[in-house]
Amino acid sequence: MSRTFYVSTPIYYINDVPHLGSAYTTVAADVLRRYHALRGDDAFFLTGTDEHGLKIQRAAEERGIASQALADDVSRIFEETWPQLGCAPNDFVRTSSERHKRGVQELWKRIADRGDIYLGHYEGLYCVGCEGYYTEKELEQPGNVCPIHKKPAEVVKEESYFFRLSNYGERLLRFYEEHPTFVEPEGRMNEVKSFVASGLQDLSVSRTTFNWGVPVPGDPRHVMYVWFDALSNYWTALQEPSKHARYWPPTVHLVGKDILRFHAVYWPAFLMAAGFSDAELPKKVLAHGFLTYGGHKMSKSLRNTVSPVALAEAVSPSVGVDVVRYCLMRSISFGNDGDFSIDDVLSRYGTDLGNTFGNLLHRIHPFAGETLAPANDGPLEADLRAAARTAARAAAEAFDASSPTRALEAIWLGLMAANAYIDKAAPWSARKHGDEARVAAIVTAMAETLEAYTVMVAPVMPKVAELMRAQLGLEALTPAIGRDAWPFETPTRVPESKLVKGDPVFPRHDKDVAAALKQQFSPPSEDAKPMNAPAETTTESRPVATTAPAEMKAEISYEDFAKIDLRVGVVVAAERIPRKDRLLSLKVDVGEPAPRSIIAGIALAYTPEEVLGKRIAVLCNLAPRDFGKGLVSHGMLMAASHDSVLKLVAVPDELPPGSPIK
Ligand code: ME8
Repeated sequence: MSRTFYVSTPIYYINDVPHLGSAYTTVAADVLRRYHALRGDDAFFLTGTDEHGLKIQRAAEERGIASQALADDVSRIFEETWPQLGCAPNDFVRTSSERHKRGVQELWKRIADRGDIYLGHYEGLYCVGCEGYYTEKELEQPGNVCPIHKKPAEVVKEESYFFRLSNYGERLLRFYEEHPTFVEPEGRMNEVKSFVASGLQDLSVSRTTFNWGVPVPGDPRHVMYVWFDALSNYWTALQEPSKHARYWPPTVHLVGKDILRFHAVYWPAFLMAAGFSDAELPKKVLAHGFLTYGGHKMSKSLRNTVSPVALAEAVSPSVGVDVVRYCLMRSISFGNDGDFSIDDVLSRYGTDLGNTFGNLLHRIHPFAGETLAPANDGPLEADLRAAARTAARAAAEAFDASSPTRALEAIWLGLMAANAYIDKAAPWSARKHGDEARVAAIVTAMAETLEAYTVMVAPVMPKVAELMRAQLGLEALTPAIGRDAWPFETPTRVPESKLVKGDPVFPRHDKDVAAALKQQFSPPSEDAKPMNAPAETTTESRPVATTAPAEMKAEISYEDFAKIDLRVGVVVAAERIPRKDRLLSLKVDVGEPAPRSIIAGIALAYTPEEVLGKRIAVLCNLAPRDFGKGLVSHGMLMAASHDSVLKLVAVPDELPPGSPIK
């Protein structure tokens, strides 16, 4: 039986056009929708635009146009942009649409009829940027400055309807206890709990000083508070009874951390007050971090945005959209902030996508015959397929936990193993020895494994998946409800199918193009450092010896030396760390069930490609070292240096990973 999966993005304000930050959430939602569709789930992805409120009314006034005209123009841009980024929402809600207005008035009436809305007076502080009420304690002093928009909050004093939020504190806390993963990551759940536990005040839910909003039923002097109006979209989009029965309640609301409270406190409270049981409440609110650019949150209000469509086109006219999707999902691990940098995009394009993935196909093409042979595996092929199965399993677990970053990491470990396989299987050498049966076995195993990887990457890079499949002689993927197309049982290629030689999917950028991209997409230099970034210190990299030989250290006993656990390691994954010029993030196989994460200060001496596959000496029992931002090193590579030249200590090829060095 198919499961339903209902994922939403926040509905975006229309005071400007979509940017890479809003694209982040939308792409993440689309990735999850595509993954679930591949698994045979009945997936529903909702997005839309949040068109009412003082912020929009003022933006329209600034431009000298009617609010509705501004809403129509900008909402259309959002609706047209998402497909250009490969996103295919199943529905697009506009809060100025009649269906939404009817729905939100219905929700209001249900709450009012149950007695939880009353008329009163509001006096307090309001940030128009957030469309949110604040207490003095929550604002920066002096001046009651909004911590997000860096502008003073306004004093608001008017008649207002109130929602009896104070009635819902206990039920919310009970709900959180019974549904401990309602908010993720866990730390955010704790923040929400302590906010609720500190006592909830009733919430002003209507305004009289402007009119761009949904009129309050029975009292059109008031328009609804924009967050009451906006949050309801997740419900008003499902007004058709059949749709409601099929998809309600939402499986996961994806939101930026700035709007967590609205989704994790107000929204369930509104639904409770309208008579929804706990089982009918949304299942999860997943709060992600911000995409920063030159260190500042990328945001319409701060006017430091990057157009995702322009970036995609500039990076690659054919697959740029998928490259942007990949970089967004890979570089910003869900929950944390991550900085956008064109260097990171270019490096991932060349390394992860070109060298590690696209190149696999081109490494077997020269050996492909007319048709693919039946599978004829030896031990190396068994390992290749096992690595792909492990990747598929780990990626599925990560996608199920709504973590595309982890899924991609797992898939890329598999792709690294596939590269190592080709190195070891060496079809060129089999050909030299005239062993065509072996060449055919290698090409077939590789083609079948690549097929599985096209499925695994498809949620993130649908276009790339299809291009690669075409070159593998495969049909396009056609997910269907109830049919699980996730690897990995049997390859779907028809016997005797052909590889189709094609152009590289990720052609290299020539130097001029790369330089032009850097120029076009670099933040202004005075902003180039992230806010709160730790100063670059030499503690991040191992010291490099100067010309004078280092002084000999004091003698130690054999017992002291025996405490050191030095082993042979093989680097199975390597990547740069955005904004850490000296560091590489490595996965090193030291003979344990899973490779270790090691952060090494060798990026000035080695590129990720140069260290990949290297056999090196690793100090394994050094206490873990935290470099901040989730970067923890579990070991240290041995390197020697002279005159600023740093070289890793090499180990002979015959020694397997984990061999002790004594
Ligand atoms: O808050 N990094 O709309 P909004 C990551 N209308 N995500 C970002 C981002 C960034 N730099 N900038 C924006 C609103 N986002 C309300 C929502 S929902 C009922 C009403 C994403 O246009 C992120 O998901 O300001 C954030 O929560 C959302 O866009 C806010 O978009």
